[in-house]
Amino acid sequence: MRLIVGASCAVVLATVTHLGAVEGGLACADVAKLALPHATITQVEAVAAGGFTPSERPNDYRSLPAFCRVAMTLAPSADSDIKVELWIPANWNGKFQAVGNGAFNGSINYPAMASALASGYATGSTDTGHTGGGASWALGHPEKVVDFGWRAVHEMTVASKKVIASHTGRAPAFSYWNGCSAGGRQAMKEAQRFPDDFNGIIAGAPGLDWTGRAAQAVRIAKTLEHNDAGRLSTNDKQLLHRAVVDACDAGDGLKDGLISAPEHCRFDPGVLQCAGSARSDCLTAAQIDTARLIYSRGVNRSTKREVGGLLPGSELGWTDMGWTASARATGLDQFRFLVFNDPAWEIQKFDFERDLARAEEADRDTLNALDPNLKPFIDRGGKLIQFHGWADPQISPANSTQYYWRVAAAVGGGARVYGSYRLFMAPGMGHCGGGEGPNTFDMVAALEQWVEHGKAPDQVLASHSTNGAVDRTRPLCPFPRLAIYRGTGSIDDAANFVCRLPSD
Ligand SMILES: [Ca+2]
Repeated sequence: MRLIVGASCAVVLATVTHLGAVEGGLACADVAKLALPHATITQVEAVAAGGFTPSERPNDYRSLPAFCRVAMTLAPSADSDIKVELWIPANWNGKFQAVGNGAFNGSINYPAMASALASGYATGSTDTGHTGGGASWALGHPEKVVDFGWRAVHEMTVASKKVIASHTGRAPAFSYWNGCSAGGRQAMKEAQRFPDDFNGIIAGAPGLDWTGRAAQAVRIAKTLEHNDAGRLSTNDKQLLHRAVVDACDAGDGLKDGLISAPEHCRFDPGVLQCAGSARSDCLTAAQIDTARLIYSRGVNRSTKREVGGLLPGSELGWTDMGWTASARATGLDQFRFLVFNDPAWEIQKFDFERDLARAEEADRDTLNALDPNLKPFIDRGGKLIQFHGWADPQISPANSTQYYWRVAAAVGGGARVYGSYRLFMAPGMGHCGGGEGPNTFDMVAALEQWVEHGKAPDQVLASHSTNGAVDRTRPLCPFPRLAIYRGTGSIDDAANFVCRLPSD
């Protein structure tokens, strides 16, 4: 199957007859007649090149090629209402790329779909079974929680493959998942629960410890909610960040302004404590307590599993309430609507020791994606690329490293993992992008080389730009390897780095 992809793409290109119709498949309009299990096709439209103009940001889509647009509503349970869109380009590359969502956000991800479509993929996205942000929809709707947790994505994938095959006359040669944040959590759910769905999966900054993250964010917000003295101003965060970088930059072997091994950074914010009254070049005792709390880890006393804190280097992404506003809002809604079923529940009621465990118990592995057994996915030949910014202020990067080690232990060691699952930690990168470190890279291309040509990503080139101009390139390395400077040449040029274990 892998050997024929080049040839099969050529066949597809040659057999496109006219807009939305392909020899051997149904014309786009006729897709409406398809019968699919617990799915209703609600709209089918042959869109001309440049013809997709949604009411929101229509100009973003004017460069899209011609495609067959299919809207479906899926109802795998009596309470399900999962909206899906599937776009199949007339000039199809023979592959399917499904794209993920963010936070609790219930909306079809048009921007990510547009990116995939423009590159030739058939692409699908779901609203995860509800509309809008927040989690109030979950109250009294356990089946919708299951849809959000994992079912919407799986059902979308199964239905999309059938529609693609009907319209084009053949199944996708390769199917990929591409998601970050909540989309990374969805990625992990797919790898864990549905090893047959995708040949390759990209899991960016996965919120796989969904309840642990919620608890950490709420824990810090509780401390800061009525504690103005403990909050950190922008100046305070910059002061702290500079001190952290000064303390830990060189510890990874190269003084380059980036902390590439922040898990080994031993920094105590107490070194910044004002000797006398508060000044702009020091922190108060209350502020130091805040910083220590944000860095702190927690342990679920039921499972004994550690939940990550934010890592040294992430300070510029912190907010007045600790982690990001999205982390706090998602955490609050998690406890209101998915743990305590009480819309009036307030952050001040939160008890970390008790409620961290309670949240995980209430979830029953529905939103959490913590199962380390990737053996079925690996045995089937699946490839998983995970990435995470070390300076992520929204989802702890420790979620990713801890999960990596847990998978290695579960499936029989690092060597076995390395052939199928690689984690790329990005120094100085924020949540799914941004930050001071190299933060732009093409994981789809890396994954395709691995899946389709057997070329494993021994490194992935990343770049950082300022005002549109690239000012640093650097390889991202498969964890726990680091990009090690060869000792000569510019430290801003990836060519002067090699991926290896620091101990080698
Ligand atoms: Ca460094």
